[in-house]
Amino acid sequence: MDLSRKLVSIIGTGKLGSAVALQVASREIADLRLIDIIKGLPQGEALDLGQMTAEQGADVDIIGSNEYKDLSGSDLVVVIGGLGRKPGMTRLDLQDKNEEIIRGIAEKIVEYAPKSLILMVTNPVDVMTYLTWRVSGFDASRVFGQSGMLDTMRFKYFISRALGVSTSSIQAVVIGEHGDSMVPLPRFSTLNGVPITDLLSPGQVAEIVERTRKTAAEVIALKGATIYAPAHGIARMIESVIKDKRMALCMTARLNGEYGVHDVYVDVPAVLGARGVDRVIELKLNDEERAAFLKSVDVVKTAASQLKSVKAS
Ligand code: LAC
Repeated sequence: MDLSRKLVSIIGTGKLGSAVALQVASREIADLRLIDIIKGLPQGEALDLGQMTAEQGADVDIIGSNEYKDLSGSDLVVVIGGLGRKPGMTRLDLQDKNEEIIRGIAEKIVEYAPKSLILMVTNPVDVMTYLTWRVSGFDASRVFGQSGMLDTMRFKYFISRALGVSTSSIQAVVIGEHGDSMVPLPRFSTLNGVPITDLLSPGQVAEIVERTRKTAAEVIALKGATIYAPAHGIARMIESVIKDKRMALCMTARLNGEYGVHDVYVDVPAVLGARGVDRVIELKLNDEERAAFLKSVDVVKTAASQLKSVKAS
């Protein structure tokens, strides 16, 4: 039995990357390697976080480095590097600039952590996850992205405020692009099993759906970046992998026939464990839901077809 602690590397230790590291360290999920190109930043974050854990009794090793070679031995690599949105930008606006960065990072992961799983965060995350899968040559189950974990968190938050109930009593589902065409699914989002469509008016549901789509841009316009919500979603996905919890959650995974869709990475419900994506869960969508999902898939496929370094089918 392997008693050694698992190793998670985080590439990109700015505000979001360090917030993820804080959650992973505080919850003693795994040892951490913090990798960034900015001299001193990951080393400072590692020291600061390590000293915090001393009081918490969380016994994890945290090392900061500017060298990709320190990815070596990673069980899971979380990719947050690259450019983030500025107010008024869409996630797809980042594609050209982030393609070269992510391609380079993927090549380093193959070189130094060839047995790892890869959790992509950098936007546009569906396309960047597809790019990383193609460049790495890893099995599709080992390359996945954070998208719906975050979108469902937001959907859940707005549902709870509309119903005046605890978020712990709510299940929420969002599929499709992690972007403006995302498809929150009210019919599959429930309060203790009761669909919210039985509890809220169509107008209330429409308002929550639209707010869920736009709230990341809203936060960016107000404070410059989204930090705590994505950090929590990423930490929950890391936990599901490292502890093999096999959580069923919405995430960017490769479709190869599921939902009648092939060769695309997009947000769907899936089971996430120690070997990555165990399986995609197919919801029985009605005609309206399916049309919205396929439209969103087309947005992602069109964006992927514009990648310069790989030829998307
Ligand atoms: C967001 C970024 C992570 O939705 O895409 O906050």
